Amino acid sequence: MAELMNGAQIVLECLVREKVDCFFGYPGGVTLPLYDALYDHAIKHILVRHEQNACFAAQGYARATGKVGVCCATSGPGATNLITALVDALMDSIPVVAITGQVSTKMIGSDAFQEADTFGITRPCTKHNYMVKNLADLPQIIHEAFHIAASGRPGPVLIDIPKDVFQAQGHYQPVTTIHLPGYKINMDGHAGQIRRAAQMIWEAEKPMVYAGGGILAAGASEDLRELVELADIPAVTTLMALGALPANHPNYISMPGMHGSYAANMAITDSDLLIALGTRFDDRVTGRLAAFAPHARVIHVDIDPAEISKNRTADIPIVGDVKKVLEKLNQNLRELAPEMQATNSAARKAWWSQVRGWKAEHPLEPEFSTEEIKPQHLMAEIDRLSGGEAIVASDVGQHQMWGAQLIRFNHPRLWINSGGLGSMGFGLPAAIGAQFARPDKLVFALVGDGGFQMSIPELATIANHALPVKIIVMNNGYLGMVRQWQELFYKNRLSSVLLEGFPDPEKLAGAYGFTGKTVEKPGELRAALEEAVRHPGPYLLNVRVSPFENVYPMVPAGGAINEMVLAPSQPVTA
Ligand SMILES: Cc1ncc(C[n+]2csc(CCOP(=O)(O)OP(=O)(O)O)c2C)c(N)n1
Repeated sequence: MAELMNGAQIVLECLVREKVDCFFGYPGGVTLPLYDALYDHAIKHILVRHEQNACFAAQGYARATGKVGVCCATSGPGATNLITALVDALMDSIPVVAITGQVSTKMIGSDAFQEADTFGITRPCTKHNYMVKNLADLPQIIHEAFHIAASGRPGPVLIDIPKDVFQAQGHYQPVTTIHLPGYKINMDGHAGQIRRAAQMIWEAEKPMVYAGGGILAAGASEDLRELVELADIPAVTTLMALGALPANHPNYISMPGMHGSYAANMAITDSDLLIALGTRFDDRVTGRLAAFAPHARVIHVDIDPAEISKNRTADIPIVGDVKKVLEKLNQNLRELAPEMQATNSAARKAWWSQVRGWKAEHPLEPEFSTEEIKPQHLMAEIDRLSGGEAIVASDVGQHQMWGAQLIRFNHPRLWINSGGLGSMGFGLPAAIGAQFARPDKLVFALVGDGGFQMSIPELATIANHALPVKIIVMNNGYLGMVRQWQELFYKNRLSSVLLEGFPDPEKLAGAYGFTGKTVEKPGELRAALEEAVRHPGPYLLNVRVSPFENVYPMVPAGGAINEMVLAPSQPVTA
């Protein structure tokens, strides 16, 4: 007979069986039984300083590894504090399991202390959610939650557990099968469609690969590389997929979209075949949809049928796991190569010289000044120190866009950022999660002075665990991205974007017991960054950069992606 346990112990047993080695959370009244069970349990619980950051850290863990990240919060305010980060995980398809406490079953609906309808509130914020009413259901639900979070199109799953379920006594019953009648995942993709896609690829004169975060989720980077090499196709990767192809791969162009490169946007616009892989035609990539790749036929591969033809009609829709589909597509391309490879060799050659021409015409290059540190200079130095190998967890704003443009990644899961929701306050806690997941890695938290101030409480978490995260604040003294839009589209009427009163970094980090410094001279930047990286523990480096720099290229909202503003001197129309 299995050992008698309470619900809280059963939760932990389930986590152990799901191979969870650490999770992030914040306790409260109804989760007391869980935290009591944790008291002498081997599983590591990381006490953060705000529930939102528990979920962001869980995301950082998940994004750095591909494993499910786990977070925990108490009922009421604890649970509602998770909301932003849950939606963030949903938008970026990140596997997270969130466990929340709930008031006891007999109190539900009575407006009990710290009662909130977590199940109702989180329904649209999660891939799936549960409320556990009986102890006997607990193991089944938890294992199902992990399965749902990680399978198909990944996403956050929330389990709301009332206090009396945590306290009830029972046994852990191993769960051997997960049978979810309404949850079918089509992994393989339609063989006939894949064959047609391969033919279309060989027939195309100007093919482009447009790869998104689904490549990372499916672990399909190698297959992507094989595809672009086999058929010698230029490729762009979205903000969510930087590193899906190594940045120095000869077929890699760069990031497309609102702040994408000239070459990426021009090549998409001119292409005659767009091979969209694990990507969702997000408005920040497409700009004005009607003008996006207007001459291209579209092959769209996605595990989520809801994405196919949602924004752009697919000529060849393929619902399936992008890794499995690419394996078959590559096999088909190889089979067809002897008869088709030469079909358009002259046109393909011309296409490549055109794409290379665009790249050479307007490369993404850092700017330097001898007077002030340019933001791009900072990114170039981080790039140099990283050598394509460090994890960079970014916050949201101008620094994120410059980081995405100028820091190069040789592998997937190194660039960690909030893409779909664009949540300020993401970068620092995500770096914490990533550093727990990858203690072997150099981890930068790249943050703006605005987003950093949303995350300051987590300096305590970093200090408590002596996490060697290198916090790099790109400090322009403004809510830079909003200031940029006010300058360009609101006649430079700068309204509530000046961030006065940034705390002294030396004193701030010092208050938490670690090192902080400011650098403002371009000539001192490299040494300052090197010192931060060399330093064995956490480090806060406040980098004062030029306040009024704007991110270019820029596609004004509603514009076509080939209508980029390339430089400050060019007029911008909204
Ligand atoms: C939680 C949240 N609130 C507001 C915004 C809107 N927003 C987008 S970028 C930005 C400015 C960010 O400023 P900062 O952190 O200093 O970074 P910078 O743009 O200067 O690099 C703001 C306010 C947001 N994305 N997230």
